[in-house]
Amino acid sequence: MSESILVTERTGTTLLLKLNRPQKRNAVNDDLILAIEKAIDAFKAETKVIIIHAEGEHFSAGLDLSELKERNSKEGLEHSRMWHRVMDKIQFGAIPVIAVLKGACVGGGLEIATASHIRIAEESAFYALPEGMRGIFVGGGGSLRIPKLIGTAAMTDMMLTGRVLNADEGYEKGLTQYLVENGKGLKKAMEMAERMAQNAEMTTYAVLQVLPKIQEASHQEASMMESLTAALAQDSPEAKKRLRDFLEGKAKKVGE
Ligand code: 1HE
Repeated sequence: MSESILVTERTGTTLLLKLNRPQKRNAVNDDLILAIEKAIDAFKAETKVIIIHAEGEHFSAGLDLSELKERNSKEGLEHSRMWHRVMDKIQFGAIPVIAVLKGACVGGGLEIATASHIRIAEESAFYALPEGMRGIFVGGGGSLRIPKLIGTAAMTDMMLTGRVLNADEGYEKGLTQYLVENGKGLKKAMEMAERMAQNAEMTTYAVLQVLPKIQEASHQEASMMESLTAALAQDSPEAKKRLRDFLEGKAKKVGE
């Protein structure tokens, strides 16, 4: 069952997770969110980069609203915490995650996108937080992550006024790092994944695990965390080899 709503494919060390409910605009029901978690757990050991993309014209219409209507407060709390667990696994699982966005990327869809590390938008992408319209609130970590990218004022505007950002606006506001022609997002993600897989493991780990913690620490703690991480990273055999290669003219230059 979960196999059909989430298609998993491996190419080399890249794990592709395809949201596959196009007839429901990839609305995320419990089975789908749990299938994402299961796939990340199952392939963790052999995976260097994860790409989340979608079948059909839309990345995701957000939470499957048909499952929402009967939940009481306690069930709602548990449901939101379950989303938090999976979103944290995406963001803090120590594997870089690229999301390829197109069409609707709204509500929970935007929460999945913003838990990812790199967001590539196709020109058709648009972003909204219809929770306001539906009388609910974000529950998948959107209030933690979206303001860090676009600011609290922009998120407040989206939630209170129903404002929809188009792909250009999302890119300009820092919601996505890349903007590509329609149909080109997955190719771009695959190329990027190949390059990212070459990064030193310690550096990837530090970027994904330490960098976010530095943002939340005091200046003094953050400085010490940075120093400790820099010291650990430069002492690894991988770093020593890369530095030697550069000095001997055997490594790529910046931009190559
Ligand atoms: C859905 C959902 C859904 C579509 N849950 N079934 N999210 C929203 O409030 C967004 C609601 N969806 C839309 O505004 C539109 O569907 C779209 C703009 C995304 C796409 O429009 P369109 O014209 O291409 O599709 P459609 O005809 O609206 O939908 C096709 C089918 O998908 C239809 O079902 P059908 O059985 O009548 O064919 C829709 O009912 C169904 N569908 N979106 C359930 N979201 C962790 S907390 C996060 C909180 C949130 O995410 S709140 C935001 C919810």
